[in-house]
Amino acid sequence: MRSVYKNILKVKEKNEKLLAILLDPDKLAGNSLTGIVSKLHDNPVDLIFVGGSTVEPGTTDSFVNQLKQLTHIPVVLFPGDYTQITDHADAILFLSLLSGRNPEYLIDQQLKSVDSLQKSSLEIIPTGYILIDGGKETAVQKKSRTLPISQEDVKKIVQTAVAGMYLGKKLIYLEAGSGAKYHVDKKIIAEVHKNINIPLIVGGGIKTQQHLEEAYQNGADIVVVGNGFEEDKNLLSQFKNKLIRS
Ligand code: 1GP
Repeated sequence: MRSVYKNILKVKEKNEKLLAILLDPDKLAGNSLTGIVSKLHDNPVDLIFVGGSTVEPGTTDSFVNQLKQLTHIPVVLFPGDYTQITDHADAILFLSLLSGRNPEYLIDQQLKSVDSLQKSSLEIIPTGYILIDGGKETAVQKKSRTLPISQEDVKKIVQTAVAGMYLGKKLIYLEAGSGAKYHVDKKIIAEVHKNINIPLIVGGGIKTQQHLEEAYQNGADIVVVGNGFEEDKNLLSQFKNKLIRS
């Protein structure tokens, strides 16, 4: 087993938690990457996710290449489509949008990515991606032309996560969408956590320590923060991670 997923499992076994920061290469264009990375190094960031629903082709490759020269934090691709694949990263969340009914994001994008993945040395981590209504139409929803599952429909969310696990996914990602108005409710996180035995990622609309703590306490193994960090590069210093992550 390669090291990124192995480490996630190790941390989960110890009942500790991981923080992932999502960097969108398009949104960060024009910002100093050195400055961004130094903010990440000042804080207990465990993983850097790189991706976005729409990123100009070629941008991710040079962004990740630069990033890898500045940090030893593992870089994990979280691609909006197959054009965002680059061998400069350490691993890729090989996503299948299980909440949607659009074959393009269930299997077609995955087929399109095979050529580059076969040539790469990326660690491939099969991930069941579940879009949950975050109170506004998010970029994932628009791009994938799929509907999120309502936060009221806890049963369907749990069943989707369990079906993903039965299909062999190694991670389940509960996504309220970048910039969501409402993050994934703690009851949903707790129910999904109770029903799966693979690590759980939660993201979308998480901007405060209370949100972060709530997600961890209810069973998230990895919490992803994107917008919150983009808007306020000092946000992480407000997260007293050491206290809440173990
Ligand atoms: C989006 O889950 C991530 O794919 C992070 O969301 O940008 O709202 O933090 P935010």
